[in-house]
Amino acid sequence: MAKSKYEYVKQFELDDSLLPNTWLVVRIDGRGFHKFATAHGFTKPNDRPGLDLMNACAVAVMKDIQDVVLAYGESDEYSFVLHRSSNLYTRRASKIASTVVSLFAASYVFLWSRHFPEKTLQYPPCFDARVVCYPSDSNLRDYLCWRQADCHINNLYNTCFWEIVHSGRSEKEAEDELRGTVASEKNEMLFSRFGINYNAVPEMFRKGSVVVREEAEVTSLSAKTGLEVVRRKRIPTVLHVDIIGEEFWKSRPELLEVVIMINTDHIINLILNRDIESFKIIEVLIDIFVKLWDPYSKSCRLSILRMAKDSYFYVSEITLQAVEENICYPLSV
Ligand SMILES: Nc1nc2c(ncn2[C@@H]2O[C@H](COP(=O)(O)OP(=O)(O)OP(=O)(O)O)[C@@H](O)[C@H]2O)c(=O)[nH]1
Ligand SMILES: [Mg+2]
Repeated sequence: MAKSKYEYVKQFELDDSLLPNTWLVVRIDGRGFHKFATAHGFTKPNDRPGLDLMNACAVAVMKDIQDVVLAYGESDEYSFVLHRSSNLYTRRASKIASTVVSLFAASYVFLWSRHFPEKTLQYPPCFDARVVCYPSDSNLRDYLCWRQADCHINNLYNTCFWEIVHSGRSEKEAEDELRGTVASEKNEMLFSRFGINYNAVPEMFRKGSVVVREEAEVTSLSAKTGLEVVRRKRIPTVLHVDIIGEEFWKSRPELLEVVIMINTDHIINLILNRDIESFKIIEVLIDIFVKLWDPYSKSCRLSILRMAKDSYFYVSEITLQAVEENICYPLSV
């Protein structure tokens, strides 16, 4: 098609591609949610339906955007982690951030009445978004630790603050009383003055919410037979667990699994040249990887994840040592 004389304006668009082979974190945050929470009579410090709505929006985002492997939310914010191998919108920052945040905000409005059947939405909620690259697995984990620690610190403070206020003091008095106190003093204050065992406060408030794809049985009706079929699917599931310690990551090794892409054209050439039967394709792949990875790690473990339709193999390498040394990266041979 002939180009118009106006076409040159495209050159003004800046390239905002994000660094390859890095974890991408899109963090969205409610704009002016202090005012929004007041306008909608949210319970202080934690409004259960409000938080459930945030979680439902995060699930909606994860159902739509498969590249999101994990999401973490607290208060009016949510972080979405895209796998380091993601090539969503060829990793263009503005496209990724704007898609995630608009999907989230639209879901917030769309799902509002389900969570607040008695409350009218007073005005459109708004969220901002940023996207940050994290080069190593430990950087990514530290990022998530930072958000969960923030949740803990804020929740302990806010729980104390509102207990003091509800006991008849002014907000200024509560602020003055809490200034300079450490966590153990706040715990003690809650217990001795207000009869609250902080550990009994719902985990959702203390730990925030993490959404991961968990395997579950899903029942649906077959379009062909009309009969019920049960399938095992990985569906976004909301948990309120510790993500700072090892346990969460140890029990979900697939989260940090490194995905390596190999162009199958190359493999096919190899097969042709070496006259290897096609069913041996997997062996060839492993062969190549053993050669490639030998210099780095003797205990290289490989597993074929899936053969995608776009002529790429996805192979995962799960040697912890290799992951920690950050020598695993998407590779084209
Ligand atoms: N009452 C109530 N307020 C909440 C709840 N969750 C979030 N908020 C409010 O949302 C605020 C979130 O903090 P910020 O993001 O720093 O404040 P903000 O008003 O959204 O300001 P900007 O993000 O800078 O636009 C909290 O300070 C609370 O006032 C909740 O469950 N209950
Ligand atoms: Mg905010």
